[in-house]
Amino acid sequence: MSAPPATGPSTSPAAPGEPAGPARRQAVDTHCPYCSLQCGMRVRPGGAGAPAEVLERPDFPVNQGALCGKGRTAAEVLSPAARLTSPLVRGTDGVLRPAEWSEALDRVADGLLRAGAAYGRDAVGVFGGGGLTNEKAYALGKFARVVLRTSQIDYNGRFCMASAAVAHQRAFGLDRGLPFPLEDVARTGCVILVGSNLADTMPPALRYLTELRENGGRLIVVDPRRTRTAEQADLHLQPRPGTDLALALGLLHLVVAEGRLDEEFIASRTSGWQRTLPGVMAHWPELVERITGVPVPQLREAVAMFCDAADSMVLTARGPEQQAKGTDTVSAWINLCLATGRSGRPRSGYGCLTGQGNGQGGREHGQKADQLPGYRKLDDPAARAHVAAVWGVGPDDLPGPGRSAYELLDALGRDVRALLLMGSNPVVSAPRAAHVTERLRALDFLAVCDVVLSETAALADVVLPVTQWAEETGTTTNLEGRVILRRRAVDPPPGVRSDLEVLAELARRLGRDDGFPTDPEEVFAELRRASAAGPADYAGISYARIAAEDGVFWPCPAEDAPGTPRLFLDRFATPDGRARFTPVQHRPSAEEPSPEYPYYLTTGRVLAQYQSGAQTRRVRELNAAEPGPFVQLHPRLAARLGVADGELLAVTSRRGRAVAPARISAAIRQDTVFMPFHWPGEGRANTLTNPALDPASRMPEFKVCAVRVEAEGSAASGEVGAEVGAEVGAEVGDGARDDPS
Ligand SMILES: Nc1nc2c(c(=O)[nH]1)N[C@H]1C(S)=C(S)[C@@H](COP(=O)(O)OP(=O)(O)OC[C@H]3O[C@@H](n4cnc5c(=O)[nH]c(N)nc54)[C@H](O)[C@@H]3O)O[C@H]1N2
Ligand SMILES: Nc1nc2c(c(=O)[nH]1)N[C@H]1C(S)=C(S)[C@@H](COP(=O)(O)OP(=O)(O)OC[C@H]3O[C@@H](n4cnc5c(=O)[nH]c(N)nc54)[C@H](O)[C@@H]3O)O[C@H]1N2
Ligand code: SF4
Ligand SMILES: [Mo]
Repeated sequence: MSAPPATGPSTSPAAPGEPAGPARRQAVDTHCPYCSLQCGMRVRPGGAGAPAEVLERPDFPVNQGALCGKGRTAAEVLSPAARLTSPLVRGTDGVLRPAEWSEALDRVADGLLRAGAAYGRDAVGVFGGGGLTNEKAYALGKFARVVLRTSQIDYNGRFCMASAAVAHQRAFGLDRGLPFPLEDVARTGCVILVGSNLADTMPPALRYLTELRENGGRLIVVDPRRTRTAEQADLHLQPRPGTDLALALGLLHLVVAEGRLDEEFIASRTSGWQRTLPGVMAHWPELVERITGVPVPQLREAVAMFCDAADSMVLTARGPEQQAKGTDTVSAWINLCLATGRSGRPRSGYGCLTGQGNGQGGREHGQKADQLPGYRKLDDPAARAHVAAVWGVGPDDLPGPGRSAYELLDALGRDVRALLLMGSNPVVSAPRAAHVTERLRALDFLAVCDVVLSETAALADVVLPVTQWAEETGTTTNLEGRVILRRRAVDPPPGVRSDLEVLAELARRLGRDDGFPTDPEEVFAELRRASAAGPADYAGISYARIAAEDGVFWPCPAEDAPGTPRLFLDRFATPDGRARFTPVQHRPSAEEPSPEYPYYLTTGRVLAQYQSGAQTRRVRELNAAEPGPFVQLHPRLAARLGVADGELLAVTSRRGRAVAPARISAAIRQDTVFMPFHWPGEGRANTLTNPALDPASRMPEFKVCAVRVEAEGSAASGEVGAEVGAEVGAEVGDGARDDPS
């Protein structure tokens, strides 16, 4: 690939066969706004009122031109008709009305200032998002710590990869989703894919699994549903939701029993095995079958496939991670890799498939409650001193660690009285969403920066309309740890400003005239310095290098140093260089089925919608494909309930009640129902979910709770979407936040 200029709209020629006349501005190489695959694409401005177009970009190695329907249609959300183009402020009549930017920004500054003055700095909260670019995530964290001086900042990534992040740190001393590029997946011998429905959640990545199998490799998928991904597998294990920890322990038990340990690797490159072994031996196959529902012969088959291959990998996604024991669950899968020597060498290892566009970078640069840029720890004196020096403040001026995402949302209107929210839609996506909505309403002041009037923005006192992906330049870090450059390809409509401009303007109003540049490359230059010598070291990465090298893998400590596509080949990032086993034990989910709530509810995604749907529900083609919520259930369960396909079902948990049409399918276990979480309203899955938190990662248990399922009409009366009862299994005490050790 040729090296385009470092900044500004760089262009590439028109697609073959396309006229590149002067009337048409040229297409620009950039990346998709949505998931962590960050597919390369080209965007061509429409000109003369015509919409912008998304074109293929075959030269970007990760997706090689392939795009899913969401990426292909992403330009639709750029159109002024789909989005906000004026700030909105809530009038004394309670109605949001258009306002000038100066008035809106004054109102936000005033709202944040007042709460701080009346109740103290920690009464002002900030909630960010893993879809924000590195530059925005960095600036938001700095704004919270330097301007607001609050400890109360966290972000939606806590709902996403937090458990894998802690498990990574525990075992390897470093957290990067995949420690190897995706291309290695095609070249290993066996992949166990745990709770990932990649065929729907990152479709172009499916080709790596297809290639794996074409190369003679085997694929094992672990999912309570026979998804399109599971259909590709040589072996599909279909456990009860919330039992992956027992499953991993059971497989490792068989590894030990069958003499398949890699004793040499354990001795030379790991620590903690002897402490871990008793927990493994306590999970014998028959017990594991009883807990998981996976028959012993399938366990044996999985172990044979995994160990017979010369190289193998375990990849996890949200299935095993979004559990109140997600961290221990991931540790159990890592233990399996370590005990079999499948780590710290090429074509083998454990990886987590991150989720949001900047799910990786978004958790490295300081919008997480316990963190400073470069994946530094906020409670580490050396880290504080380094970052404070870059920010031009004293180390003691930096606040300490704050609350995790759900705990922060739960504290709204109580300890936290004003909130600035950027890049998330928790009314739809947070667990126990009716309660979270109530907490948002209880705030003295809420400001939301968004592209569209999301369900959360609709509750705000001030809404600030911002520019989006193809209208601005910035970096994201994809699931491989590859830092890539999204380039500005089109002009934003009049009336919107970038998140960086918003932060700069607010900082100025709150007494800080400098330190908040609005040019992304300038912000990135500062981020490089702030991250230098930290675990996620970006010091050597520049926009020019990213363009020239198809992205640069961190850590990259100097401009003349190569990036690091493959981690841990010589040593792990722990003090002694050894990977650490973690002793873990299976435990039940926070809520197990009971006579009153006899079924498991699990939740997740569909191909055509993205997250809270704020963006994709505004795209015609995607809505036609997936117009609304549904409840997937097994034909036998449907028969027992007397419902036909498409008839309304009421699903009730201890948090509330949701109603959506039945989608009957033999692909799901008989004891489990599945709901996608993309919609607000009466079919909102998160009305039902349990905010029980993992003690180490503070990740909520999105993937398991207990529900009652009835044909709507026969169901007990109750206000749809409202909280029922006060009984909530949340564990929201002062537990350890993110500390792995
Ligand atoms: N189309 C689409 N793609 C997306 C997104 C989107 O919203 N829509 N979001 C992006 C983001 S942020 C993320 S985090 C990723 C998520 O990507 P995935 O993790 O692939 O998505 P999910 O559908 O949440 O969960 C995956 C699977 O976990 C299974 N599962 C449920 N409970 C359990 C369990 O207890 N154990 C196991 N082993 N599996 C279980 C579900 O049946 C589901 O098929 O997708 C990214 N890509
Ligand atoms: N039941 C259930 N709930 C879940 C999950 C699950 O599996 N089951 N998964 C969880 C996971 S993994 C995730 S990641 C969360 C995601 O859930 P959310 O945090 O709600 O994510 P999005 O819907 O992507 O929200 C992003 C918002 O930011 C806006 N936006 C986009 N780009 C920008 C930008 O550059 N600047 C600003 N200011 N705004 C922008 C979008 O329009 C949108 O309103 O949901 C979690 N919730
Ligand atoms: S797979 Fe993800 S990054 Fe690629 S086009 Fe689809 S949504 Fe965009
Ligand atoms: Mo996510």
